[in-house]
Formats: sequence, C-alpha cells, structure tokens
Amino acid sequence: MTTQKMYNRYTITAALPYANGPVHIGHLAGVYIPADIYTRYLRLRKKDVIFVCGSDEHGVPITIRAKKEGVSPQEVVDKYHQLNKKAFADLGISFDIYDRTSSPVHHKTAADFFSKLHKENLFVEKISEQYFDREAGQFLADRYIIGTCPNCHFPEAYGDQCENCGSTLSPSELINPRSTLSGDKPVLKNTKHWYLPLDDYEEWLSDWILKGHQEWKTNVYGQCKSWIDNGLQPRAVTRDLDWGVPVPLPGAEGKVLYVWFDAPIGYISATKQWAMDHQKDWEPYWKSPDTRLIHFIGKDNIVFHCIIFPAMLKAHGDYILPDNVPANEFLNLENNKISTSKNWAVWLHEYMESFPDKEDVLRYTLCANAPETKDNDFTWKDFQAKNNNELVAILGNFINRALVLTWKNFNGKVPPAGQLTDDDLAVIEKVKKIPFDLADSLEHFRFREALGNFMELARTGNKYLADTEPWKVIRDDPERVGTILNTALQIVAKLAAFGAPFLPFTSKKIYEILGIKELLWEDALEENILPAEHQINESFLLFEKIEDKVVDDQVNKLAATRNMNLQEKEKAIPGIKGEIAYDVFSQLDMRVGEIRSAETIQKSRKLLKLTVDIGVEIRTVLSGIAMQYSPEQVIGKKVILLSNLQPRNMMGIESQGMILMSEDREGNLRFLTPDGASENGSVIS
Ligand code: B3M
Ligand code: ZN
Repeated sequence: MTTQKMYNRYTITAALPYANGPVHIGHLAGVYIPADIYTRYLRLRKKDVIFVCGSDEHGVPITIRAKKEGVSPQEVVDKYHQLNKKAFADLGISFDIYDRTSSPVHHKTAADFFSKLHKENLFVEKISEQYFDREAGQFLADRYIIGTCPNCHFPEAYGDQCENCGSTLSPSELINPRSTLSGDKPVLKNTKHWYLPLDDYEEWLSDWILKGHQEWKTNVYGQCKSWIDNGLQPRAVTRDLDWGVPVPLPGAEGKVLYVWFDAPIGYISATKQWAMDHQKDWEPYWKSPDTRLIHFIGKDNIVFHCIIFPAMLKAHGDYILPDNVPANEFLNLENNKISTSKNWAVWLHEYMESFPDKEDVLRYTLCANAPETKDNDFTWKDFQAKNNNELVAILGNFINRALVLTWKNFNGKVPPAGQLTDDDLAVIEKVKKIPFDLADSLEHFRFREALGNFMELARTGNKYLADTEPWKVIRDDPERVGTILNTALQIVAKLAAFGAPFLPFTSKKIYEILGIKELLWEDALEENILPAEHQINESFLLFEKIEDKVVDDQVNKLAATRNMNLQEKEKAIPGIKGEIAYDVFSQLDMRVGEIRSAETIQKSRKLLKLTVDIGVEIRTVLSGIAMQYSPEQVIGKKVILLSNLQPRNMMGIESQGMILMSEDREGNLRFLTPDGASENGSVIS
C-alpha cells in the first residue's frame, strides 16, 4: 500500500441516493462504481473494510412527490428503496449494508447527535419569518411556494429557484407567491430554528483542508477553497416539515432535522445496523484514529461532505474525519445533461432488464469514461465500441484463445513451463510490474488509469499470443507451445484477480473455467499460479458482440421517452389488485348521475365543485379534474357516481361521493359514461 499513513481499518461510504426516484448511470459513474472498485480492491488486499450506503428518505422532494401521487412519503421511499437496493445488487455494487434513513436506528442516532450538540450549546437559535399556509396549517418549505419569477416573469417559479431562467430565488422575491398546497397566498410568520455556526469552524476548516488535505482532487479542493474564501455562514439544521427526524426538543413539534443534517449521519447509523446484524463493534469504524474514512460522492455534494459534515463531526468530538473525498464530476448522456425530470437518463433497473447478462459491460464503460476530473459523456455508440473493440477483441479474445488452445492441444491440462526464451522473460517481467502500477492508481482514486493498467495486462497477453503464434508452432514444436500456453494461462489467472474490482462477473467466470478459487492480490503476484497438469474446465465466451440494432433501439427509446416525466413513464398500467369476494363488490352503490352545475374552487388548482343529480337526490361532489376540465365542459355530462362513499371534508366543503374516471399512462382523466339514455339514479351492478 502506497498510502503515507498505515491504516488498520477502512470505512467507505457512498452517497445515499434520494429514495424518490431510480438510480441512473450518472450516479453509477460518479459515485457507486468507483466506490465499489476501491472497496473490492481493499478486500483483495485483506483489509478490514466496510462499505456502507442506503436510501436518503427525507427531504422536501420526497414529500412533494408523495403529495403529487396522493400517497404517503413512506410509500414513496419504500418503493424506491427496494428498487434501488435490488438494482445496485444486480450490478454487483457490493455494499456491506444498504440501509435507510427512515429506520428507527437512524432516527435515534441522528436525534442523539443533535441533542449532544444542543446540550453543549453549539447551535445558534434564531427566530425568523417564514411563509405559512393558513389553509393547510403548516409552514412552507421553499419548494412549496410558487409565484412569478422577478427576473423572467415565469408564472410558476419555485421559492428557491426559477426552472425557467434558472435563477436562484428566495420566497420573498416571488411576485404573487402562492402555496402549492392550498393555492392560498401564504403569510409570513415567526418560527424558531437551530443553526450550525459554520463561521465558528472557518479557521479550523481552512487549516484542516487547505493546509492538511492538499492531496485532495483539484475539483474538490478548489470547491472547498472557494467556500472558505467566501466566508462561511451559519446554516439552519432544522425545518418546519412533518416528514423527517423530529427535532428532539420540547416545543419543537412539527419541526424536523434538515435532511442534509441527518443524511450524512446515516452513514454512522448504517454502520451501527451492520454491526448489529453481524455481531460486530461499530465504534472503531467511526472513532479509531487508525481507520481511514473515505466518502464517495458527486460534485454537488462536496460542500456537505467536506465542510458541513466535518464541522458537525468536529463539533460532536467523538468521531474521526474523512481522510479523502474523491468526488467525481457529472456524466452527460448523448451530449445532453442527464435529467430526471425530463426523463433523459439510462436508469439502472431498466439497463438490467435490457441487458441482463452485461453488468460488466456497463461497469467497464462507465469506469473507462468516468468524469473523474471533468464532466464526460456517455453514448450508446461508445458503449458498443468499448464492448466490441476492447472487451471482446482484446480481453475476451486473449483469454478465449489461451483456453481453447489448451483444450485443443493439451486436453485442458496446464502444460509444463519448459524452456523460456528472452521474449518470454520480457513478457513475464512486464506482467510482474503492471499490478504495482495498478495498485498505485487505485490507491490514488485514479480508476480510469487503473482500468487502463488492467487492460495493459490483457493487451500484453493478446500480443504475446499474436507474436508467438502457438497455433502455427504446434506442428513442429509442441513443447514450445506448452511453454507459451503455460505463460499465457498464468496471465489469464492474473486477469481474473486484478480484474475483479472492475469486472466481478467476468472474474468469477474465469475462475470457474480455470477451476481455482478467488485469488487475493498478493497470491496473484506469484509468477506461477496454475501448476503444470492442473485441469481446467470447459471454456466459454466471456463477451459477445453488441450489434448496431441493439444500440439504435436504445437511442430511439431515449428519444421516444424524452420529456415523458418519470411518473407518467412509470404509470405503466398498474397490475390488477388483489381478489375480492362478490359481497365486497355488492356493497358499492354506484348510480348514473348528471352534472347539473360546476365551479372552480378559489383555493385549489385541482378541484371542481359539482352538483350531481342521481335521481333520488342532488349530491355535492369535489372532483380532482380541474387541471383537465373547465366547468363549462362538464355541465350536463352523464357520469357514474359512487354514492355510498363516506363523505370527506376538503377545503371546508363536504364531498358526498366520487365520480368514476379512467386514468391512462399519461395521466389523462376520462369520464365513465353510461351507454344510451340511462336515467339518473339507475343502479350500476
Ligand atoms: N441524497 C444525494 C443527492 O444529492 C444525497 C446524498 C446524501 S449522502 C449523505 O443526490
Ligand atoms: Zn425566471
């Protein structure tokens, strides 16, 4: 290990994905593949290492999504926690635990962390004016306030940002601010919050980072320097929200920890959970000075992991600090920024569905193109080229030739080494050196370079067979061929070992064919790994060519689904619900009705207030169709009313029943209308 200080233990964290959407290739290239490569490498070096991650389940975006979908935040995070956990596992991202911040262990860990800092008076308490929605009875996070942008006059700018002109806003700048909850004009109201006085840690941070960590990547160091040079301000660590870790103080009902305060503590909670699950002690991984803590993140998380979380850890006093935070830049897709809202992304779970046996092709491509020092681009054409011209034509070709020739000429037994020529010795010398370059690249988080070192080993083997042409020599000098293949097979074994961090699925297949167990790093440095006479197993192709059509289909799919937002895309007709007995259905009272009057409701953008004539009586019904239908469009319409639904009070109006609508995958609502001149009050059965 070439790291200056010797460490006895490693804690590797990977940024916790928000559980309000799927993971895409940008996340993988930026965070999860480098983190997994580094962790797998440490395991091969027999290091005591844990690799923690999990779902980041709090924050306003999750509550907004829940409201939009008419479900609870817990239902949103449950869905994406499972989806992402499975997708990561399918791609071989080898977390020791994939935890979640809605867990009780996390809530307690985060609350205790806050309480310790509060008890030691390390927070600044401040009363400030925030926007409050009287109708909804709650304070509004910036994202819950919309209004006209003061810069471009876009009518639906958010309280923190205008999506139209991109300007960063504060709610007080919005013209005619409205609540997205009730449509009401919010009022300013006093509220108390607790602030971490980052300015008090400015000098220490400057010392710790700008003097103490000049080895950090330029993009990371540079961002930290500009934050510190611009002066650090106190940062609110609590919010008026009902979803998150409750603030553990009397009188703080309705307030939660700011998501960026609780989320990084999620790394600690995940370690605790892992230790409980495996009867281990979690504390050395977060408190021993001989533990190396490394955070893998994307560049938009640098300030939270290099400035705010270290200040929190420093304030707390019990914890070690990160030794490195090798953040990557962003990956673009077909020369456009990856955009969740525009559905311009390659989603990991969809990739796994389309390419079930090509995990390593994606791992390889995203490592080779990783945005390590600048934003980079993923194209499907390049994905195909990497597979066909490198994995198939170099790595796969070399290994396949060595194995097939061994079967063809020696019945699958490793031939004796025999007399080595100077050329053989030169290749063996080169093969001996490559793993040390590879280790150095990995130790310094230069994963693209490391992959290049690995491929240099494959190229060396490929060239060795091309130069020695054993398939020609076999006629006259089988012994020579034995020597060549013995040398080649040792390289195959090394490719399995040194390739394992990058291509774990391929590595496993090679070990299977060679008939040996997984090699540790030091074992693979040996010159003679496969002894003469060792019997290898049937070989098979490790990679197959990717045809143009496969790639064209992916490019066309991207274009076709662009701008179809994720909800719609995901609104694939849902599966059939669970079976019910007839008598459950017979309890529903559904009638033919006719809309007699319709009006909008001043406080809501979504509801129309209708009166519906169902023959035996006139009902008042609130229906969520205002985004698609005007009152004029619906008056006189024949509809089906579920008339024995419990009345619900919304916006101070009692809604007496529900009008049945169909909803397609684009979210278009359509009335269910009875055929012919069904009279009002007719019973549906
Ligand atoms: N949930 C990921 C993001 O900013 C954020 C990371 C938390 S790591 C503690 O997309
Ligand atoms: Zn604007």
